[in-house]
Amino acid sequence: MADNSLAKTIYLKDYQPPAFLVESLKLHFSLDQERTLVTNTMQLKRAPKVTNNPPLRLDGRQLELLRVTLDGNLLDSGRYSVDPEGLVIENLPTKFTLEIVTAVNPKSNTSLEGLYASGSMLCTQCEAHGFSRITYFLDRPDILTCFTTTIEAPQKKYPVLLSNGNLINKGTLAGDRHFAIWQDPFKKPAYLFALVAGRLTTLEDSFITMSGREVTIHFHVEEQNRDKCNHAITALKKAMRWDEEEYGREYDLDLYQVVAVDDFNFGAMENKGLNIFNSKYVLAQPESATDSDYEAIEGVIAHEYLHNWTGNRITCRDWFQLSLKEGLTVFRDQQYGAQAYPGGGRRIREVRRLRNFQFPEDAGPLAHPVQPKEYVEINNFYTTTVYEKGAEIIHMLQILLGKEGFKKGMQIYFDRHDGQAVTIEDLLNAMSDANDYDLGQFRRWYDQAGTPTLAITQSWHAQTSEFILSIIQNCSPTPGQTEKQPLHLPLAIALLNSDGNEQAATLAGELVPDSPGSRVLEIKDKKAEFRFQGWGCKPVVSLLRGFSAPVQITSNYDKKELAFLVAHDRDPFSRWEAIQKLALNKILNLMKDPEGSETDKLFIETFGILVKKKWSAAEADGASELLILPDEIYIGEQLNEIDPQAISKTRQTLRKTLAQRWQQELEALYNEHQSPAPYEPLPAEMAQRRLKNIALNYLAALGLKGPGLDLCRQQYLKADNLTDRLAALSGLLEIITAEELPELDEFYLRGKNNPLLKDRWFALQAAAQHPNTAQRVEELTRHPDFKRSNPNRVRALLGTFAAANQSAFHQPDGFGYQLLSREITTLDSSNPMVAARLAGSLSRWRRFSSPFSTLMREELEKLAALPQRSRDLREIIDKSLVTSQNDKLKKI
Ligand code: 0A1
Ligand code: ZN
Repeated sequence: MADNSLAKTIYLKDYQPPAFLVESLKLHFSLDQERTLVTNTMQLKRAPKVTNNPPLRLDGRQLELLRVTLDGNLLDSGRYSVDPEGLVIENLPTKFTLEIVTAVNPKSNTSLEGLYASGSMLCTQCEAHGFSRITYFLDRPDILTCFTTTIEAPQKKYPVLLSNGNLINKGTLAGDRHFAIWQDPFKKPAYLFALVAGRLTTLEDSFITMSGREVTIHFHVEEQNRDKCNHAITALKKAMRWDEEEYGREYDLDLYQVVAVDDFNFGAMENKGLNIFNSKYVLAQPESATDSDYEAIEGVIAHEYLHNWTGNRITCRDWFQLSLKEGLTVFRDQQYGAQAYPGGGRRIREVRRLRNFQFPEDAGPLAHPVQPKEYVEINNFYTTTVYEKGAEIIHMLQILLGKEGFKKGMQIYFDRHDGQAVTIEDLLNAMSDANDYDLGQFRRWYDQAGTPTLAITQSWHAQTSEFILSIIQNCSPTPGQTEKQPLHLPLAIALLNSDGNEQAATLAGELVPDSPGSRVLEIKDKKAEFRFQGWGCKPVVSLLRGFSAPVQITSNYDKKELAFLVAHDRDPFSRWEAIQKLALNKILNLMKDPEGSETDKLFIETFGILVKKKWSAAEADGASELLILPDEIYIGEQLNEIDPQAISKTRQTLRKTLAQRWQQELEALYNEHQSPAPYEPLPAEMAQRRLKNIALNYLAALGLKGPGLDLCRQQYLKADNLTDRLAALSGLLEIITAEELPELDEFYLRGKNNPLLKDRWFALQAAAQHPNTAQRVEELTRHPDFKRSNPNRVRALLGTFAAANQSAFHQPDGFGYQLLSREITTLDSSNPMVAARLAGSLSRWRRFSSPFSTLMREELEKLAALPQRSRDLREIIDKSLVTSQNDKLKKI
């Protein structure tokens, strides 16, 4: 059932500290698929600063209330009031014990929040407000308490009973039942509570911490997945060591548990000592996980582990502080990833993700500051802005303060706030105090939405041997924010001389020349000018090295300078950016001139040099990114009006042109980087596979007449891993229709007993660059394996279709939009979080050309008119349709 409660807006400015504190909490669960009884015994007290006698309001939703006892006395129903959002009791003493008994039905809970069933298991998801679907409680992150949890259940059905902390007792009970008692010695907010029960097999390992303590590691998975956990376990131990070495952070409990579940709304959850993972981010075998999956598993395992200090030991005061734990933890997992996967491609892929998802979000109707100031449904704010832009803000802090200064700040943050629920302000204060550095202006990054643009004008003055960079920063209006203040940001640059070497970038008036290599220019004002002296001829500037700030850059480069940077820039990001700019320029010119008089060969020739180059294994990762044309979404962002069909067609045409022009060289590249068998997911081998498969992808663009068909067929046959098999299949799908492809049926059979592989079968077809993909997706929504109750399956088919296949989704007759909106309508009544997320794909209708924009809006209007809508969906749809002041302003 959709949660249809009133959509009221919650504001940061209304934050009030809690009037009651919870001194301890005992939970008792009597588990049953359809009727679980929860007894919650809380010791409460009035907060010390509260002088009046306020009512106690406990949060609770969709609960069947059975009994309330105050200090041992049963309360009759006149002593309290219940509404759809909670329970209120007045006239309470300063200190008291409440016992509340409720019942819930996990099996009918399709929202996957609170206590729910996944297959034969029972499990929980409490962030952000799932706990209030389990029992009445002060469900807010600034209420921290010690949890003791007793779980009682039928032994056969639920042999494994888990919760947070340490197992302090277990035993059998009458009637084939058993129990386990878990105690978490650390105070925690309710959103970090977890419970799991089921028939699970346990893999055990251990880790010796830096102080010599032994931590037991348990991975609990279904029996058939026993052999798929090695990679994740190894990754966990690496992350544990890394946090000790990098930040001096040691794990605190004696047990670290991970459970894999098939039905999960997000990637994973950092519950204290008992992480619950979407199985996609734990289970890996060469036959069922791609190289990217291996990398993602390592990333998510690290992310959840690193939360133990940034999120759990130090948590958020309220949900407006979400980026305090998420931005910081994404930054930390990226830092971890940078050393685990040192090829230059990783940072580029982070930037690509940011540009393809976060930049559009920041330029659309759902744009919000990294610290939102208001929300209707907090689940709608687990966004790429809060996570990834939040991580970029921390990255900028590290650049501005220097690595050591940043570490000092983190140390102060850990020392000051361990055990507390704090704010973004507290983190910035720790950084500022540690370095005696004013972050007043920098804080605007958390308050202002929108991606700033730096317009950089380069000028060369031969008479004075000066090279000048004049910079103007700007940020377009976003909903509710028409005026933007200038931001404080680090712009990392280098100046290259005509040999391609970096030379000291000495600023006018500087006595000691800056050492050669990158230097950071601090930008604070709307306008800035930097004058570099002592140059015999005009240098070539390498801008925004390492993507030092989440901004867009425009600059007056000569195309030859960009080609020069592609050849010489040592910084992997700037070099990639240079070829992206050349490619983008070529694509935009082709779009303006579809008849084909655009003959500029510079990009085509530069691409050829890269294809012909002998790349070492160490260079292969960065090289593969250099060969990928700008993503369609990013191309769209550069245009006043997005015509998704024209973009897709032009990009495809250029891909084909490149493949024709460099066919032999691409074949040579393909052959040169064949991966050794047997498969191993090692970074250097992954990079070579990526490079080889990019070559294959170009060759597939040549269609039936090119070598792609044979190469893909051969590769499919001999592949000993999913990466190669999928690359071959997607090439085949571009050349031949799905119906005529025996390989696709063979692949389906491989996934018969593996839901993650079956997801791939759906996703592959939804991603196909083929004219009838939209029809195919529609047919697949009627496939018996298309289970709407499983978010991974929904994301595989509909998420891929709507968010990752522009040409298929944006049909000129609106077929794709209608299909999506029908599915959203159905899903909203079972899983509002998943429905609301899919609806995001329609939100940016204003940016599209006709007829796309009108057709998208029509579907949004249909969704707006639904009689029953979840709070989640309502917020997304209403914001997408609202006529804001911004509409009158020029489209960005
Ligand atoms: N905190 C988790 C992400 C997460 C958020 C919400 C969820 O359910 C509503 C589940 C997971 C993380 O950052 O990994
Ligand atoms: Zn997180």
